[in-house]
Amino acid sequence: MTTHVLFRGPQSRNDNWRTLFADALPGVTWYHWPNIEDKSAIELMIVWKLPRDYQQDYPNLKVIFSVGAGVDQLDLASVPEHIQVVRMLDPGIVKGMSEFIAMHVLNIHRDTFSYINANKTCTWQPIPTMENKQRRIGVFGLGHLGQAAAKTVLELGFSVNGWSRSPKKMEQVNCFSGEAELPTFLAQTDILVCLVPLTPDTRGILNIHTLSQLPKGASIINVGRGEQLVPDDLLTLLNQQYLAYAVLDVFDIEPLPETHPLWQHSNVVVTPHIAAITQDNSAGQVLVNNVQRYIDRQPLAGLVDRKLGY
Ligand code: NDP
Ligand code: OXD
Repeated sequence: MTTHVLFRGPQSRNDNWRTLFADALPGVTWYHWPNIEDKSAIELMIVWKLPRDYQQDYPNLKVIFSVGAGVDQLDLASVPEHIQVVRMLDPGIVKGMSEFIAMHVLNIHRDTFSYINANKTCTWQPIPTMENKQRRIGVFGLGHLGQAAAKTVLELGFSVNGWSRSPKKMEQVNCFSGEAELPTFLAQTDILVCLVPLTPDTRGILNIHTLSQLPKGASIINVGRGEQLVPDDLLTLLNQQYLAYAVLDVFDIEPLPETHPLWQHSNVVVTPHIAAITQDNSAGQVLVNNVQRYIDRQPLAGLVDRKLGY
């Protein structure tokens, strides 16, 4: 019996994954949206965003695999409970994210952005440096990506704090959890790295109340989701010189509109949602392994807890 898989995404990725699946799982029939002979045969869907009317069009859909680590773009609340939702646990995403965070922690720590601004006025002004271990990196979300990022900045010699919903233990990381411990975590964080998923609890969580609990002179790196940050609150704290820098990779509206003040702010670095991109080869292998698990009726890796929303 064949398993029918539908992929919705770019042609180049389709060609890559179709070949990978044909070699590894010849029993799978692969379709590239929107070219599908019999929609009722589709059991598995690999997508970033769901096609409109998918519930009526694909009545035998059993699993939705997200091509990204996040699943908020799938509008989980509208996905029926009997359909399993799986996030992407790609080692390529983990590597890309850890690199992006290490790069910007170092940029902030070594004042790269201040020197870029000083270049504009030909200002030769050395800024005193501090030891890495004196700089406290706060990883907001100690999950798959947060734990890897925490290890990477630890290896660079920084002090690391972490915050998560449930309690965690990580060697050399001061772990905090839950709302009650949030103020203590924030008060000890010089560079805040946001890596929580977007859920009703984390929407708007980076606001004037939380950001002003960071020490004066702190910076933020937001790689979670744009909707977690209140941009006006960030701009207020940057303009008051309470916060130093913000590196923002994700936005409420993407692409960030040209007229948005974040583009113009000299202490903000905007990147176009590229902190960690799904890597075709490693992610393709993750999908092959998971589809094999589905065929073998084994639990899927990266299954989303529908109550928690991530
Ligand atoms: P995980 O699900 O593995 O980890 C999420 C972490 O956030 C967990 O530690 C979890 O706590 C914590 N968390 C969730 N809700 C809360 C809450 N209300 N309060 C405190 N902590 C909370 O996710 P990943 O690490 O794989 O990915 C994180 C996010 O990164 C993605 O959802 C996506 O939005 C973003 N991302 C961005 C990319 C980019 O290019 N910018 C690329 C890839 C991902 P607990 O451990 O207790 O469950
Ligand atoms: C992801 C992303 O979730 O790219 O993987 O943001």
